[in-house]
Amino acid sequence: MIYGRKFRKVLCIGLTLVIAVNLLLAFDAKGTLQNLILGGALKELHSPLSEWDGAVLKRLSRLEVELQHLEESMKLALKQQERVNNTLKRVTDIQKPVRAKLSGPRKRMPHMKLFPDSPLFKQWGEDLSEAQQRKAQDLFQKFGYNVYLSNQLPLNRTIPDTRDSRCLQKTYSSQLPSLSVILIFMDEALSIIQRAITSVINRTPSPLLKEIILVDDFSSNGELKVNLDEKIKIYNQKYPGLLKIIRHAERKGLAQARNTGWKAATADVVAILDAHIEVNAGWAEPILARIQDDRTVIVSPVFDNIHFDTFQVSRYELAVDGFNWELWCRYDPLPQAWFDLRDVTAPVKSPSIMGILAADRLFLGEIGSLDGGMLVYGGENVELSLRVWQCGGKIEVLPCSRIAHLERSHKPYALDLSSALKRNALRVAEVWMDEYKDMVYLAWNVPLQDSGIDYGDISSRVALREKLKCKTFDWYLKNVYPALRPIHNIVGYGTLRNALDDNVCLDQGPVPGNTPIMHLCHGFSPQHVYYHLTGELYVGHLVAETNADDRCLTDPGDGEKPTLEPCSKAAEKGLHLYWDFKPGKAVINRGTRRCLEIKKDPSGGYVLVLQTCTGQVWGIQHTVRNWGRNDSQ
Ligand SMILES: *[C@@H]1O[C@H](CO)[C@@H](O)[C@H](O)[C@H]1NC(C)=O
Ligand SMILES: [Mn+2]
Repeated sequence: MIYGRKFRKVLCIGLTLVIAVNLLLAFDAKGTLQNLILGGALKELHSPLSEWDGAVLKRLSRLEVELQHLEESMKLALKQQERVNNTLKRVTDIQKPVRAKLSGPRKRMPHMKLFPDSPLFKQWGEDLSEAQQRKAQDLFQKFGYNVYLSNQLPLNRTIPDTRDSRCLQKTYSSQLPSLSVILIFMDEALSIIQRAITSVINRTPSPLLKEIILVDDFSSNGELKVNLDEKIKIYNQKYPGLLKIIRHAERKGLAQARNTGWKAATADVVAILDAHIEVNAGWAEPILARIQDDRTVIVSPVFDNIHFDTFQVSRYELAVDGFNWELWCRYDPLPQAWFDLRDVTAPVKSPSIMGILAADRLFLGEIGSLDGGMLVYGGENVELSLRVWQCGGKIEVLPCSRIAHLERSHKPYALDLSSALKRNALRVAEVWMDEYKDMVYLAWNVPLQDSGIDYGDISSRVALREKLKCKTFDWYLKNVYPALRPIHNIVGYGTLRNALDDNVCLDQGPVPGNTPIMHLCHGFSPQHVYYHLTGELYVGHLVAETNADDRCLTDPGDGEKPTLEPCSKAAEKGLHLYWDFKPGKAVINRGTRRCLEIKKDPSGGYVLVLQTCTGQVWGIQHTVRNWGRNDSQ
């Protein structure tokens, strides 16, 4: 499968942007790239019927999630590419060794490649014996990164200093606040955690580093028990009292693990990090200085990428942290106001944080630390971000503070992350998003009433919001994140099925491409439609943003086939994008009066056509506020 091999799911941690930028470099034509990735993935979505079974469905759910990420990063990458042309050269330089190896003449393999399809051996491991390959592959399967290599690399290895040279000229007060570093982990390799600890000790000024707190969210691998305790003892012999470890007696999830670390911390400032990181030179001073300056700022360092196979570090471009209406985290372009400052070291105002953050310890407590009701993984960063902004704080990315972060090739534990995120997203929506919460339900294609999804007890979080006298989500949208554009007149959404056969659904069709089709129903976002009271019919994943377009079903006026057009362009050009529709009725174009209908094709499937109405009717999965229900027409 082209997908799983090439791309990794990144939730709020890790950066697809530069992966995409690097790919742009590798295949210079943008079109080729999109074809390769999106086209390839979508071809899978439209695989022949015979393949249609449980396994395919399962893969689809993963594919869908990853696709959306990819789409987002692609958009961002293309946008950012114009802005970063000058800095791209540097990325290329860092990448050179890898790319040279790829294109250069291949060495004769001394050993047979036992796992030619494993991502681990794409760029690494040519000289390994068969026994070594087996060992490395086993560890890779278990952890999702190259533990075999990690175990050989020095714990105190040097990594490239990825800061802009202007960061090196900054000076900081000699009276900075003290720092507690909290490292959260669950089933991490021991050498990875040790390297994180070593980097923190070596690259944080020792008078400022008060403690390192490890939080183990109930790991299952044995080496993290006695062996880790041994290592901690050795560190503490050299640096008395520096390391502490707290172990959960059951799995509590990311948000509660962070809270555990925060509660145990005693320094002025807490930095809450993953344990699969290496902090870079000078990472702490900008954080401490900024928080000393303003205790209500929650700061995010900039991530670089530690490759999961080679452990090489490549530099990621600066971006701000955002999210879409499903509350998936993603990277957004830098704001114009920051460019106007003409200072590459200046903090960047950010709508959200990603997986790592630093904050004034007491301030983080005053605003409610993390929501312990967030389960497993996902959503907790957006929750904290809305709370920080709405309740009187701010979020900034600090360009001079950089942390190299290991992006796994796969998650070692079999979790359906999207169902956890969906549940957590509804929780965020219910507590923080007021009348805009519907957008989250729409984006996830969940019914507004009786969703059947248990987002837990929110009463204490609602009480916190009242106690802190927090601002509305409307304020947040207008003042912090205007890129999100709520829509108020969607009255029907979900899958759209013709009464002739409800096994097939309207589907956006292959991408790239703009021809919708009928396809067996799977209910993932390529089959989501959003019908507006004003007549637009969006097809595909809900975007609803100012700088990106949803796609509208359009009657081109001639021929049989409807098309999908970017809605704002279609409206500008006066295309026929408005439809009359009610549940259980025909879908009729307001301009051409042609009907959206289906026709059996010779192979036994259905094709979607525009034709003189023959009386075919359609049903839509969900309706808003009983739209169309009691309509006798
Ligand atoms: C790492 O530690 C070893 C052994 O203590 C030492 O010899 C080496 O110089 C260190 N390397 C770096 C980059 O600090
Ligand atoms: Mn991580």
